[in-house]
Amino acid sequence: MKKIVLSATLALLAINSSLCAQEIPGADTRWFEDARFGMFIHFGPYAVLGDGEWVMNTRPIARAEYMQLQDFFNPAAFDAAEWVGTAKAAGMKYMIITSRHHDGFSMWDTAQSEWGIMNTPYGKDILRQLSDECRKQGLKLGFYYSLVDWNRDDYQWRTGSSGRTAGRTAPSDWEHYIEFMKAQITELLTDYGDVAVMWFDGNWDQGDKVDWHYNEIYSLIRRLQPDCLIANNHHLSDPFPGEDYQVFERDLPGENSAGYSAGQSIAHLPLETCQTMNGSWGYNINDRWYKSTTDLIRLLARTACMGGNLLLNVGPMPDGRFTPQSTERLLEMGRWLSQWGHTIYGTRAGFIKPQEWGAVTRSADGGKYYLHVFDFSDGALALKIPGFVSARWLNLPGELRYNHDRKTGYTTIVLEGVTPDPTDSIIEVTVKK
Ligand code: FHN
Repeated sequence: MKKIVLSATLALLAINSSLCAQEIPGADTRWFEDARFGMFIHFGPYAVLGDGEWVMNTRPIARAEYMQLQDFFNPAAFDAAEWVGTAKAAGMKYMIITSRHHDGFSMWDTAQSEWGIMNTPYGKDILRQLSDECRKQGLKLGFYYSLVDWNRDDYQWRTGSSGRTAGRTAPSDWEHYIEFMKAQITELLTDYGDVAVMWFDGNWDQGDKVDWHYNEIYSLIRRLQPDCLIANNHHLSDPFPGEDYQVFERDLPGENSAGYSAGQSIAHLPLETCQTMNGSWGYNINDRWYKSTTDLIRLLARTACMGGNLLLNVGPMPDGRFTPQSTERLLEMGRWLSQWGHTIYGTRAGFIKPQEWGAVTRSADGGKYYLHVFDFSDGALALKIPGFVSARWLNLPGELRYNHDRKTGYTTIVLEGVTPDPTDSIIEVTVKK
C-alpha cells in the first residue's frame, strides 16, 4: 500500500515538474549549436585597478572607496566597431559582455541605479554602441548578468560567500532585489534589439540559501524575447527549467581540472565552455600568461569534439582597447578558421572524447569525421571509426598511410615519418552515413 502511495506521489511530482518545465518553453538553439566559437568580454570599472574583476573582494576595498572608480572609469578609446570587427575577424559567431558584474556596476543607461557607466566621465552607453554595431556587422550579442551584488544593500549579503567586506550594515530586502533585477533585465531585453543570450552568474554565492525566483525571471525573458537563450553558470549538473544550454567554466564539458565543476556532470542540453585567454577575466596588468594561439585552437577543437562552444574571454584595458596580445591571438585564430573552419563550425561531437593525441569532430550531415591530431609521439593511431570508408590528410601534403582491418574494425594510421602541422594536423575521414 505504502508503495502505491509513494509511486502515485512520485508520478504526481513528475507531472508537476514537467508542467513547471513546460511553463517555460525552450528557445531555438540551432544557431548556437552551429556557432562553436564566441567572444566573452569582462569589462567594468575594475579594469582601472588592473587587478581583475574580483579586486573589490580580494584586496578588499570597501564599497565607499570602490565607488570612487565611477569618477575614474573613462574608456575613451572604446570603439564598438573595432571590438565587433575583431570578434568577426577571429571567426567568432557571438559576443557576450558583462552588462553588470558582481560589483553591481551597470554598463548601460539604466534607470534602476546611479552606479553605472552614464555617471562616469565617459558617460556613454557601452551596450547601446555594441548592440548597434553587432546589428550592423551581423554578430549576435548576449549579456552576462551577475546575480550577485557587492554594492547593493537589498542583496542578501549576510549569507553570501563573497562581498562581505563591502562595509554593508543595512538589512537586505531580497524581494526588492529580485524586483530590481527584473526591472534591469526588462531594460536589457526591451531597449537593445535582439538579445541572443542572457548569461547568469553567481548562483554559487548563495546556492539554496535564497529563492532566486528563476521561474519568474526566465518566464520574463521568454515573454520579452522568446528567441533569447538562457544560460546560467551555476556549476550544477541539473539545469533549472527554462535553461537552454549548460555552461562549464575553465574546463571542457564534463571535466573539473579548475575546480569549478566539482560534481557537475553533462546534462542533456547544448554545451559551452568559457575560458580565459590568459589567467584572468577582467583586465589584470600583471597577467602575462597568455595561452598560445596553438593552444587556443586546440582548445577550440577539443571543445567542439565534446559538442560544445568555446566562449573565449577578452579583458579590455581601462581605456577600452583590447590588449595587443588578445588581438594578435584572435586574428591568428581567425586566419586558421578561415581555412579549416569547416572542421569546427556546425560540427557535432566525435565518436570519442578528446585524447592526449587530439580530438574528433563530426560533420553535421554525419558523412565525415575530422581527426585533429596534435601529438605524433606514439607514431601511429589505432581507432575504431564507426562506418569507416576512407581517410586523407586535409592540411598536410602527401598521402595518408593507413590500414583498415575489416575484421576488427580498427583503422591504424601511420604518423611516424610525417611532419606534423605545428598547430593541428587534420585527417578527413569519410564514413557511411
Ligand atoms: O566570479 C565569476 C568570475 O568573475 C567570472 O565572471 C567567471 C566567468 O565564468 N564566473 C564567475 C565564477 O564562477
